[in-house]
Amino acid sequence: MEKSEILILNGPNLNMLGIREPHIYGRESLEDIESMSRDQARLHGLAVDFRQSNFEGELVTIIQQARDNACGIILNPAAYTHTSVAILDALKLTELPVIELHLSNPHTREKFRHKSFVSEVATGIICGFGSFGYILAIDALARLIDSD
Ligand code: CA2
Repeated sequence: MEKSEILILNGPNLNMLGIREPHIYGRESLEDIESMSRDQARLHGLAVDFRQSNFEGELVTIIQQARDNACGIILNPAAYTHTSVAILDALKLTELPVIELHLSNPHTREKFRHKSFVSEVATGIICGFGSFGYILAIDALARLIDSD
């Protein structure tokens, strides 16, 4: 049977969305974004495994499991974007299409946010569109999966 589930994975502190720093990250909560994402994925006939973790090792485990369960990954690695070789290695092992996603545009922010380990393996990158980025990423991933 063809896999029709995508993993949307969110890194540390994204569970706090909508509570602080709305000028940078928007007013929607992660639950709002999950609901929007499920609706958008449904339009493409895709199911969503929507997850968040504050722990690097747990993110690695979830990515490893996606190898068997998912047909693509949308990942907002949050602060681990800029530090995690472990997440980069896990993504390489999955051999799945990966969209790297950020609510803000890290390139307009502090210098330490300009480096992304994940970009080295991402099929594409979406940043700076706030929660609408999740919609864009789902559309992009659906097209990638379709063209496989
Ligand atoms: O723009 C993004 O999506 C980021 O991945 C968000 C990360 C940041 O470290 C990256 O450089 C860019 C931070 C997520 C923190 O989430 C918060 C949520 C609510 C209030 C404060 C922080």
